[in-house]
Amino acid sequence: MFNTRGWIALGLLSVFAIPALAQSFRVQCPTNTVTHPSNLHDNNSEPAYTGPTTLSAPSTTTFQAPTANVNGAIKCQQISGGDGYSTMGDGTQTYMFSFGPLSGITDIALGKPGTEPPNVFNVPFPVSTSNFLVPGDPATSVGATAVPLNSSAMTSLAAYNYNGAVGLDYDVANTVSIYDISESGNTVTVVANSPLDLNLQVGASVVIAGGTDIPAGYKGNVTVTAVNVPNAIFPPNFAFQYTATTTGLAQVTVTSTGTASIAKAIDGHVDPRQIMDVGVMNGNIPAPLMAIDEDDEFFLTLTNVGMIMRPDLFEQHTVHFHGYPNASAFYDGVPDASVAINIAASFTYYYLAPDAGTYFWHCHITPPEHLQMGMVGQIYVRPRQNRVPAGTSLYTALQTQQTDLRTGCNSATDILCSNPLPAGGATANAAAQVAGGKYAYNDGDGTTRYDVEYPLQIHGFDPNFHFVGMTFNPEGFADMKDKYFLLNGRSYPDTVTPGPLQTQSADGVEHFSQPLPAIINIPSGGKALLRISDLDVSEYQTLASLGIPMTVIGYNAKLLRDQAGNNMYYATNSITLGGGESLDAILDACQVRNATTGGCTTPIPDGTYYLYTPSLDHLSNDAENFGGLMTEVHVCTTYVAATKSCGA
Ligand SMILES: [Cu+2]
Repeated sequence: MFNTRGWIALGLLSVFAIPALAQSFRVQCPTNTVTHPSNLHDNNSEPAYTGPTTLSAPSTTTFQAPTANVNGAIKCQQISGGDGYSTMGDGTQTYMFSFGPLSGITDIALGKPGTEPPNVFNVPFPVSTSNFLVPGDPATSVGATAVPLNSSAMTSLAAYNYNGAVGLDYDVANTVSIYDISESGNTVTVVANSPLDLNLQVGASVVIAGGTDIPAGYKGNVTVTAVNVPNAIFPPNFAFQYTATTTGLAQVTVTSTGTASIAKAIDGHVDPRQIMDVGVMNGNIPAPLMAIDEDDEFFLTLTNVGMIMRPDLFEQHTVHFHGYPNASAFYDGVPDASVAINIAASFTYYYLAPDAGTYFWHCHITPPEHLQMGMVGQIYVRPRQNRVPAGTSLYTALQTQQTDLRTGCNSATDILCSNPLPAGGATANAAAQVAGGKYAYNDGDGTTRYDVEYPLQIHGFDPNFHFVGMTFNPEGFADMKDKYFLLNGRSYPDTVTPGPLQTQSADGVEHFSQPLPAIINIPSGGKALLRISDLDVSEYQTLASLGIPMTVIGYNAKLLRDQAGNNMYYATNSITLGGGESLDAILDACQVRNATTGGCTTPIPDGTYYLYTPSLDHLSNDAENFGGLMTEVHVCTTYVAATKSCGA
């Protein structure tokens, strides 16, 4: 009996004795993909929308590739998963499990989305002896003279100006010895003695060198034309090809001196020290804001830096885009159906932007716990209609979208049709694109146009749950009761504090903790789009507008329009949302509009108005009989577009 047991134990040990794969941090942000080939469009900017992407003819042997008129571009973002602190409206510091920005750090601190195109994301921090990222950055360095960035007297966030991927660093240069080099026509095949760098790519620069046994025609600085080349000697990952200027070069086998030197390159490698310095204790509430354009490909890297205050936990994190039509469960972040990210690992999620609208995202590990602790934020998708060239009829542009398989909408046959043409045809819908016009949806009639947009995320925090989360598990889920009511992570009066809020964390360093103010500044007579998502895990939340009419135009990332094309928008002075719901509303600071031009003839007077909850027990900050879910709406003729402020 004893022997049998011993044998079983050994057997189990051997079953589980699979070599542990080392975790590693990485980022990923390609400039060229199958869907967005860089030879057809520079993926750092959005092309105009003139019609569906042209694809190659259907084939039984290969996928359909874009051949012209590519829509959308590539966007990238990196976030940390870990912990951090925030400051509540009564001054209490609250511990969080949370996401923080690891790219677009200046934009995030300025209250903007941290989503960047490849030419901004793929830029390493300009490290020098006097210029390096320190814990808490950018909060630590802004205003300090010890760590200058791009300026010897950096005092403002705008001057900090670093939005690349934190940690991104050059892969080391490396040299491999050549086993065999041969030529066929002008094509040279190099077979090395060892596997080549996994990241060696077509287009990379390689220096071929060697002694007298290597003919001169092979040598010099060459450009890789193929990698993973099947050959008779070694596996394909030992070989690459390039084009030589001379032909007829003799094959050299078993060279004693030949080498191929691969230059250092930006290929997604990172310096973990920079990531830990910036990412640890850097959690934000709300989690980093994300924004993409319809048709974009979005590469989102989650880097799990661990929770310093809870060394007993080895908590995984994921990203789940809530309510977002996602083609593959693999990138859906539900741990049961997908992967979850361990501490010390990175994972790049991939999304193809779906229909325009306001969505939100959260960690899907023990969702009630990680959401209540703070791991939740917003993502919104801007519509194609923003990219329609000026002067084009919006109705015609939406008709053009009907020829796209994804957005084609035949109300007679498709009851899930999400965005029908507006009723009345082209005659009744004469709106044309104006230069720089911005819309919430592809409306085809211009009715969702706005002047300024504000993401508004509603949260609730239970300080007792957070305190237990900082000290020991398990938290009492059944006792969860909100005592702080937050708009963009802040309760009144912090909601109307401009700029990022910072909190000193357990590492003794100030970190930007609540970067997103909730002040709504509207130019006189203008329209503000409120992208409202309720991320509260325990209660319904109501917001009321005093003095400025509110029109609800979208609900759960869908335009409010019936299948016959009638707009189902409604005017209201309050909205109520449950956790997990989102809604788009327009605040119109105009009393009378010209029926033909839509211009404002009688604006609402300049002044301060309020957006607040009429659930009066939510107008409080824990024991403080003051504060809560409330912010100010400022209408002003002195509006400054660059800073979205009411100016001096
Ligand atoms: Cu989590």
